[in-house]
Amino acid sequence: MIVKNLYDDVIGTDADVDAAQWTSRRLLLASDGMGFSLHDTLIKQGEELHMWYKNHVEAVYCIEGEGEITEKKNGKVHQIREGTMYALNDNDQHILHANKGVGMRMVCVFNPPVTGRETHDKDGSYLLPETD
Ligand code: 9YT
Repeated sequence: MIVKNLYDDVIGTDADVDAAQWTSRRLLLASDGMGFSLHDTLIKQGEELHMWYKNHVEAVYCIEGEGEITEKKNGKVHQIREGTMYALNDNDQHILHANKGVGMRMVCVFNPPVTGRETHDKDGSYLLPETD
């Protein structure tokens, strides 16, 4: 069994990755052998992230804050608030916007799992370990 606490075991370690627009606290990584990674991610308030996970599927569950997600292929905009989940089941290109003042706290699951300290490349993607 794997038991970790965000505050005791993740924050301030290598699994705590701070990027310009977000901070990703990675509770499970590839090395944990689960087949997915599990992140507690803070999207900084007012930020707009352009992402395209070409190599991963991702499910995202908002547990705090507010914002919206735009599907690039058709321009559809979905409001996000506490309790909203979105799943990028089609390597969807998207724009995530966190409202000013609050930001968003998201629980994210990636398959295949993120291996460690990945941050986005120019397309808003994570490379697979083989191509890192
Ligand atoms: C929700 C989202 O995709 N945020 C970008 C950071 C990423 N999910 C991560 O590594 O936690």
